[in-house]
Amino acid sequence: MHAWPASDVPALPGSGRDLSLHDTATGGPVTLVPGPVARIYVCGITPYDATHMGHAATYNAFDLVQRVWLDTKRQVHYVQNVTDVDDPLLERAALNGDDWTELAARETDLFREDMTALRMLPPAHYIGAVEAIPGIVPLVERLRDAGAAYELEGDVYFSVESDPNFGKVSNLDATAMRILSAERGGDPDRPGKKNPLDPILWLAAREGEPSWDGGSLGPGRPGWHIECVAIALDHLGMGFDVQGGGSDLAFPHHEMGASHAQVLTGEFPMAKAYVHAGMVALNGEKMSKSKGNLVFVSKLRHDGVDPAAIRLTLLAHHYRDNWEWTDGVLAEAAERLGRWRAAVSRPDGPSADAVVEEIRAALADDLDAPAALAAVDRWAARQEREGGEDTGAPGLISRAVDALLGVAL
Ligand code: 5CA
Ligand code: ZN
Repeated sequence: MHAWPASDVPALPGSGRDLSLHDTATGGPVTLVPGPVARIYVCGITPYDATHMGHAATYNAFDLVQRVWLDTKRQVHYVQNVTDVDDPLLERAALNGDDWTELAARETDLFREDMTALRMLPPAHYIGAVEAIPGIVPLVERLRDAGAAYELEGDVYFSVESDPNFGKVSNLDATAMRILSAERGGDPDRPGKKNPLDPILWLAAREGEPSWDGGSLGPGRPGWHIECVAIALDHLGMGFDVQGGGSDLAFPHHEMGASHAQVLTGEFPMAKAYVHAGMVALNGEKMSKSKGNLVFVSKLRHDGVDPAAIRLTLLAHHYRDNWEWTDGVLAEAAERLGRWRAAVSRPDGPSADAVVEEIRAALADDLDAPAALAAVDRWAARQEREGGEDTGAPGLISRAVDALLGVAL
C-alpha cells in the first residue's frame, strides 16, 4: 500500500552521532553502527479506530530514530505494517455493521493524514497483512515441515519449544507470559495445545469471516506475529538494526516474531535492538482502543490545535516513560512553541552551533528528547533576555528543530 508524503529534512552542518538505544532483550544500551543503510521495522496500527496519542507517541520515538540516522548521512530503510485483518478489526466492523475492508481503509487513510500532519517520516515500504498473505503461507508451511508447527482442528500453531532462544526478547517468567498471552491476543486456555503459549500461525476459515487460499494449509487467514515476520524478512532480512513498537508488544508479539524468524532462518537475533516505547495513559489507564479512553490526533487537529504543539507534547516526554495525557501538557507545549517561534523570528540571535551539538548528543543518548528541548529552551531564553549578533542562528535553530525533532517553526 502507499504510505504518506515525506516532509523535507533540512541538512545540518557537520554530522550527527551514532545512536545508542535501550534494548529490551539485553536490558541495556546498544550502540548501533549500521552501514550506509540503516534498517528498521516498526509495528504499524490495527486500523479499527483513529490514531490516538499513544500511537502518536510510539511513532514519534521511531521517527526520531530515523532522523538521528539521517543526520549521520545514512539512508534509512524503514518498514511498517498495517494489520488490516485481525480479530479486533473484524469484531469492531461486525459491532457497527461496517464492512471490515472499508473500516480498515478509512482508518488507515486517517492515520496517513495524522502522520503527515505530525511530520512523521514515512516508511519506504508500508505493507498490509492482506497483501502479505502470499508470502506468509510458504513460511507457515516451512515451519510445519520443519516440525515447528502443528495442526489443531484445522488451525496451525507455532510450537514455542522449537526455539532454543524463546524468551530472550522479553525475559519474563512463565506466569507473566501466560497472563500476557491471554491479555494480548493469545489463547493459552485452548485445550489440545502443546504449550499454552503457542501462538496461532494460520487460522482456518470461519463461517462469516474473510479467508484466503492457504495452499496446503487450507483456506484461512494469518496469525498476527507471522505477519510482521514475513514482512520484515521480505523487506529487511535478518539482523536488521531495530525492531520497534510500544512496550505492550514486547510479549507476546516481538518474542513470538523473534522465535518464528529464528526457526525459519537458523539465525539469531532477528534485530540488533528491540526498542519499546512507554505507554501513554488517560485518566490513569493506558490509552487503548478496546477501553475507549482516547484522545485522537485528528480530533485535536479539527479543533484547531497546531500539530507542532501535539508533537512538542510527545517530545516533552522520554519515549521510554509511561506518562499521562492531560490538557496541561498540551498547553505547556503550545506555550513552548510560541516562545520558540518568537525566538527564531528575529533577524539575529545568540550563536546556535553548540545548541545543535547539544540536541545531537541528547538524541544519540537513547533519544533523550526532553534534554533536546531543554537545550532549545535555553537558547530561546537567551535570545529573549539578551539577543545576539549571529544572523545565521535563528535559521540554524529552525532547521535543527525541523531536521532532528520534526517540528516546523
Ligand atoms: N498492529 C499491531 C502491531 S503489528 C498493533 O499493536 N496495533 S495497534 O494499533 O494496537 O498499536 C499500534 C502501535 O501503537 C503499537 O506499537 C502499540 O504498541 C502502540 N500503542 C498502542 N497503545 C499505546 C499507548 N497507549 N501508548 C503508547 N503506545 C501505544
Ligand atoms: Zn507487529
